[in-house]
Amino acid sequence: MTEATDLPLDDSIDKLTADAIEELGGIDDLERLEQWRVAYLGRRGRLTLILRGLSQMDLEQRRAAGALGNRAKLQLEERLTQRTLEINQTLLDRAAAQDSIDVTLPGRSPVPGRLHPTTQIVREICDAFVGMGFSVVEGPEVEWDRYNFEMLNIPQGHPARDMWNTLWVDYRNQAGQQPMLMRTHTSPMQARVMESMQPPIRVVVPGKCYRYEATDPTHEWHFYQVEGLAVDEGITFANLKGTLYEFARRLFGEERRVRFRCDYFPFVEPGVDMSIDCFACQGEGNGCRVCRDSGWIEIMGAGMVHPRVLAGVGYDPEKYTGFAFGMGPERIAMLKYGIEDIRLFYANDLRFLRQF
Ligand code: 2NL
Repeated sequence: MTEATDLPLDDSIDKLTADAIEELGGIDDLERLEQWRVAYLGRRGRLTLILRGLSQMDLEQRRAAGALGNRAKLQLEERLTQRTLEINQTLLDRAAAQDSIDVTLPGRSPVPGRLHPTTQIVREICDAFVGMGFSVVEGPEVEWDRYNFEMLNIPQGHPARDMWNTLWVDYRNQAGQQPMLMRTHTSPMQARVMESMQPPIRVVVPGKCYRYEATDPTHEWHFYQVEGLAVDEGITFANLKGTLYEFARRLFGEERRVRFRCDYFPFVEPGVDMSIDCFACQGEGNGCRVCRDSGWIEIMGAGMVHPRVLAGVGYDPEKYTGFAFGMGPERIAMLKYGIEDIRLFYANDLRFLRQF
C-alpha cells in the first residue's frame, strides 16, 4: 500500500497531515483546491487509502490508528472549509476592486415553480366537493374492458362504444381477446369503489383519460376528468340537483343560476346535462362569445346511477340509489379563464403556463 507500510502508522499519518496543510497554504484558486481535496480526502485519496488499509490490522491497533486517522480527516476537512472561504473572499475582493461586480446589488431571486393550470382547477373542483363530505380517490389509467365498459352498462357491441374509441394495450388473454385499454373516463374507478365498499359512498375521482381522437380546439387525445358518485338509501334527483347547484356557486360565484336538461349516458337513468347562466354576459346573450349568444354554458353531465350498474357491483337497486356526475376540468378552466384552445394546456409553452 502507501505510506502505511513505509513508516510506523502514527508517523505516517502525522506526516501526511503536515504535508497536506503545508500544500494547502500555497493554493489560491478553487480548481487547485478541488485537486487537493481529491488527492487527500477523495475516494482514492491518500488519507482515505491509509484508513482503508487499517482493516488488515488486529483490533487493538486498528482502534488506535482509526482514531488518529479520523482526527486527521476532521482536521483536513476543517482546513479545507477555511481555505475555501478565504479564497472566495479574495476572489470577491479582487472582482470588487476591478468594479466588475457590484456587491451592493440585491441578489436575483430564484423563479419559483407553479402548479399546472389543470392541477389548480382539479384541486379547486375536488375541494368544493370535499367541503360537502366527499372523499377524493384515484385509480389506474390502464384499465380492463370490464371496468371501463362492461360494468358501466356498455357491453360488447353497444353503440355507445363508438363514442369512446381509445388506445388498446397490445396484450391478448388466453381467449384471444384484447381486454386492456387506456381508460376513456374515470368512471371505472367508481365501479371499483362500489365493488369493494358498501354504501354510503361519496367520492370524487380526478384523473387522466385517453381517447383515440383527432385533436381540435375542444378535443385532446388525453385530458382530465373529475367524476363524482354518491350512493345510499333514499338518494334522489333532488340530492343531485342540490349538490351540483352548490358546486356551481362555489366555482363560478354565488349569484349563478343552473339549468338541467335531458341527456344520455349509458350508465345513468335519467341522464342530464347541467348548464350555468353565462358569467360573461350575465345570461343576456347579445352576441356573447363565451356562451355563443345562448346565455347558458354547459359544464357537466350527470344522472341517477343506472339500476343495472348498481346490480352489476352487487348492490340491491331496490334498496340503494345514487347520483353520479362527470366534468372536464380543462373545459371548466377554459370557461373560467377565457382559454380558446384545449391544446394549449399540454403544449408546454411557458408563455401560456406562466399566466396561471
Ligand atoms: C360528462 C358526463 C358523466 C357519470 C359521468 C358515472 C359513473 C358511474 C355510474 C354512473 Cl360508476 N355514472 N359517471 C355519470 C353521468 C355523466 O359524465 O360529460 N363528463 C365529462
